[in-house]
Amino acid sequence: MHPRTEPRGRLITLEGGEGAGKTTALKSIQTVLEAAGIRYLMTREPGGTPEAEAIRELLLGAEHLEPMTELLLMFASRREHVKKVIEPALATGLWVISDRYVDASYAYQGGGRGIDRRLIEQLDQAVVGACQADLTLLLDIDPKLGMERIRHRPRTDRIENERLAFFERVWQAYQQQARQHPERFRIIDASQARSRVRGEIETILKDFVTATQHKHQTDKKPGSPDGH
Ligand code: T5A
Repeated sequence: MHPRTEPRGRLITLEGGEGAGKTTALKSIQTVLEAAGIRYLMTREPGGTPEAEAIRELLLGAEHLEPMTELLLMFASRREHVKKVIEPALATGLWVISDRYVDASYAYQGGGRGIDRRLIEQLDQAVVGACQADLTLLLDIDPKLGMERIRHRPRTDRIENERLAFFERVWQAYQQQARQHPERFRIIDASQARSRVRGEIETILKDFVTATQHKHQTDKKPGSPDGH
């Protein structure tokens, strides 16, 4: 008999422009996973380990950073995160929910800052490799409305202080990512009322959980690669 191994966990990422409502969305994701009895951990980027959180402080707190420095720091923090948190968790069967991941670099540093996409692809390959998201929820919001939502914040960080044109390019780059990866992207209209946004996210998550559980059952059947 083969030793029983936990199936690999799933990586779910949450993306969107400023003010898209990620905080509410994260709660909806948690609700579905808890109801399904799935063990998970929540994490974020930039950040997720003490070292990566220190890089986050630098990234968001610095007065000015060269675009290339910003890109490299995003990927430096991501490497720590992938190797020390995400990969080990997935290997033990935990699901991982990350508040932003590599798509944010295509959107903010690629779209927003105008860095060549091919360079980001190379870094993605070297730093993230096969540890790609299984499901990405993109909270889609008109950048103007998103900025309106965060206008009242007492303190904004270096990136939030960018101009509208920057966030319009970020929005376009997210759309491009979604077109390139339709198999894992789900777009949610984040300008709707909170209850609608919550409902859509819960439906998407439930479908994803059901499909994953179905796949585990199929993989376990005798004759299949993981079957006993
Ligand atoms: N970044 C990150 C990069 O440039 N490259 C990268 O590779 C990565 C990983 C930090 C920054 O780093 C950049 C992107 C970011 O600029 P962050 O910590 O995720 O990333 O920063 P924020 O985007 O600022 O995240 P927030 O936690 O602030 O989330 P949201 O989604 O902006 O805001 P949230 O959920 O607080 O909602 C905003 C406001 O809208 C209201 C909320 O109550 C709140 O007041 N709201 C709604 N109002 C009406 N209707 C709804 N449906 C609403 N939903 C929420």
